[in-house]
Amino acid sequence: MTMATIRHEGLKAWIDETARLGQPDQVCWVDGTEEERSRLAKRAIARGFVIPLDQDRYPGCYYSRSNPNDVARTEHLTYICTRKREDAGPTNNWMSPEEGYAKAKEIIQGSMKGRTMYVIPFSMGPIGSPFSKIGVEITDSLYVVLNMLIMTRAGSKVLDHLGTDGSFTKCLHTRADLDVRRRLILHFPEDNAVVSTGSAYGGNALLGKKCLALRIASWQARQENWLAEHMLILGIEKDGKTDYVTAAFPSACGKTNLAMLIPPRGLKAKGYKIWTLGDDIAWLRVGRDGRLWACNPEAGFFGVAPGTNSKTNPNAIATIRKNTIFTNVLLGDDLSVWWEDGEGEPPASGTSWDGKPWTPGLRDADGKPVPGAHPNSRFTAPASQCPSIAPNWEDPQGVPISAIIFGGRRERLAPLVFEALDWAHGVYAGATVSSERTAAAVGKVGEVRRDPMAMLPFCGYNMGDYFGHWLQMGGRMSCPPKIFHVNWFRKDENRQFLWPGYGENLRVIEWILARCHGKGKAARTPIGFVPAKGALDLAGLNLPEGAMDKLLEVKAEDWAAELDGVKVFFDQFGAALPKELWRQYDALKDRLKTKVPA
Ligand code: OXD
Ligand code: MN
Repeated sequence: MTMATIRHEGLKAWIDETARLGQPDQVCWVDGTEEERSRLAKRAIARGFVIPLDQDRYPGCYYSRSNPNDVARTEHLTYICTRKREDAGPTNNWMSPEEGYAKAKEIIQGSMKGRTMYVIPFSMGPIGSPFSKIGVEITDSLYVVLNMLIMTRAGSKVLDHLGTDGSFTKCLHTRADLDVRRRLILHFPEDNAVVSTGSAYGGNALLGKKCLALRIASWQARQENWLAEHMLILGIEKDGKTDYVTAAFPSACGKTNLAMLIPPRGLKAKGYKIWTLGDDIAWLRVGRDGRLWACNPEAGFFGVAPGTNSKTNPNAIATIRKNTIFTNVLLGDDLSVWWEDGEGEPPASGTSWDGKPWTPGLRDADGKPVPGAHPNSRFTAPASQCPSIAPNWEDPQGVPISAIIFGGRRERLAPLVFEALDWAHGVYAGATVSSERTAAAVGKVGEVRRDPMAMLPFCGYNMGDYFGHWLQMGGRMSCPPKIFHVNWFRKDENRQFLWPGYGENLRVIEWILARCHGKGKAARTPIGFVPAKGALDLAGLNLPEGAMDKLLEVKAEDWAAELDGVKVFFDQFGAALPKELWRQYDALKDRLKTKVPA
């Protein structure tokens, strides 16, 4: 592919303009062929951007180490650039488009000198599906190109689909000098454009993912009456019938593990088969049948490595055996990779994520263990390699959703599961999700923050309007999914996890689906329905005496105290917060005052 063969004038003009600004040595169009992929990988090795792993053990796999100051999303440097500040809302950083473009221009000017500028046409969603959107990423990072080739459907076939005047998201990325002072992740939803500078970290630099598929797409979804959400998609097959659910959890709270769940031994006899459709993002549209249909816009997994092993997620371990890029894990001297709570023994010696010599058991001057892998180290792997990938994961029509599950990471308060009373109450439950912070974004790990629908860092417009959009979407469906809230992370008084999690979570999903089918016994509490005694199948689990009661406990006084935090959170939206959410708030407050019969 060359510039001369490009028939889209708007695209051509943007490429020309960017090349004049960045001043790369050359422009290279990415055509998406296998031949090209291996040529680019060789180039990346030659330039030291990636290191090939032992190709017998890890065929087609590469290692990459990032700048140590560039290992997670930088929310404080991420902006929504709309003409009106209130359109970005109080939970987003805002900059005017003029200022955004001016700042970006200053950083990009000449930043590609001595480099190649790659142009990657890509489709989020199967090419040509009614769900899908096209983007074109310009980048001067080969690492980004290799990752985009896994995470999206990229190359000439996308350009063919774009035609001479199709619309696309302009995604401009330059790593510049990777200096945090020149790091900015700017979104221009009114122009369908993203500009990202100074970072090569996935969430900041693979612009199809968080920038297009969540921030820009959420803006478009509001205008076009659909939803772009931070959700996994999972299929649960039993007796020849498959139900689909989506689940939204904050970053690094186990979406990938849940999406690839293996049924627990205790439920084996029931013959469940679990299908993976997506682990991070779902685009949802109302079907002609009045149900909600979901499609995963991505083509790969950008998963958190630490904690992934053949007990917690055997499907992920099988997925990443080949054609995978490992970033910021431990690199063994034998060209292996390893991470904390990973698979097998660590190598005898290696280099840690930040480029230092590392041996097992290494401790720092204070005697603290020195991790080999960064807690947010990642693998990038093709979804098609996952043993549990659903046969219909690329169905252009998507799959019909029976239940939407929200969740956070809370030591206390939230029970293992509850069902919302109806759609509006479910939106309230989603809007008030709070979670302890993880390593996926820069900030204090463990701090509790509100993360509505797990979208706090990803909603491309005013979240008050976003809640309003969710509420009105309910009215568009004659058969909306039921909404649930889960918390796999509740702890006892000794701060030990009460629930084993991982594959055992199917027991909770089983109850959720039973509820969707009008079965499954439940007890009503002020916050919603929880499983009635004995309604969860706990066969073979051997939970300690009383654990289930603690897991399902709803303490009215704790929930009442939580309302103060909800009020502070809601207040910041002023008039943008839908009145319905205040009605839900008042109704919950009243229910918490009413004694519920045991
Ligand atoms: C991710 C994230 O990388 O949510 O998926 O940060
Ligand atoms: Mn995510």
